[in-house]
Amino acid sequence: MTGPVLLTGAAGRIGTWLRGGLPERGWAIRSLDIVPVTDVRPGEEHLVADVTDLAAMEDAVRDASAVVHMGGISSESTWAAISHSNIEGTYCVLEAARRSGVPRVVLASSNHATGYTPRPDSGLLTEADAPPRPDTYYGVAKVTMEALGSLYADRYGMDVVCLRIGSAFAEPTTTRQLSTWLSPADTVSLVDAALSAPSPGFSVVWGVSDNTRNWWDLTAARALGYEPADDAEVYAEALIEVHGEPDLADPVHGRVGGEFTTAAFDAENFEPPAPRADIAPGSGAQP
Ligand code: 15L
Repeated sequence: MTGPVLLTGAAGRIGTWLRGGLPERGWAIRSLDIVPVTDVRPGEEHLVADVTDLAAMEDAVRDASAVVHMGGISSESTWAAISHSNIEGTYCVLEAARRSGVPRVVLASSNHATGYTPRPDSGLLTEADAPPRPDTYYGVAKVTMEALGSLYADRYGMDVVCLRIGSAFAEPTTTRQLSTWLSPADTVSLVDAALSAPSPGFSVVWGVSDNTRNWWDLTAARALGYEPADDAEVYAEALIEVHGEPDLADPVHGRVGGEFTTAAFDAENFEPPAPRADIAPGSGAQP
């Protein structure tokens, strides 16, 4: 197929990098987001739609050669919000692609799909050694994303590449990110590889830069054709001066999901408090 690549989450941080970088690598982009993209590029198609609207997604994927799904909530939130935007949204993207015969979908999974996985004592952690072990509702949605991708690949023969993205930011801002950073340029390279690899079938790969302190095995990503160019180590001296050397016994550095595995991400910090049955609304009683 020769149609454009439908890019969801196009107005977001990663979407904006991809809208800049993928056309330079020969990909025509059809952008989609729930909010308008304000700086539409020459030649870029542009749609405003909700990824959880299956009919709208069917229209959006028509004639596309592939979908890159970056849409959804990008961190922890309430169960209601995550299950709607991130689980229902991923289902709609895959189902719309299937109905329209789009052969390939690239999904923004996350390290948080396996966040409670401990750092190995030695060597690099492969994807096979990091099965689903979510650290948050957000991570549960990424596990579900990978499961839906597996289903659509096995049942319908679609190519589905899940990118377990590390920390995709302009530059690393914490000492954990000296290991987990995925630079903007490497994000473009990784998605380009996921779109270009011949017949990847169902694939789950880590998404990090060529960081000196990386501990996630990039063999599978490189097999797709990914060639990372950046290394967070250039930021190490400045970050360590402020935050100190990483303590590997600290869960932030000793587990894949870092901070997301700590009490700061317990549900009560995200969910509204449940109404108490013993206090009548409007009674003025204090809990
Ligand atoms: C992610 O998946 C999130 O989208 C991002 O906000 C960061 O938390 C990142 O992971 C990370 O682990 O640093």
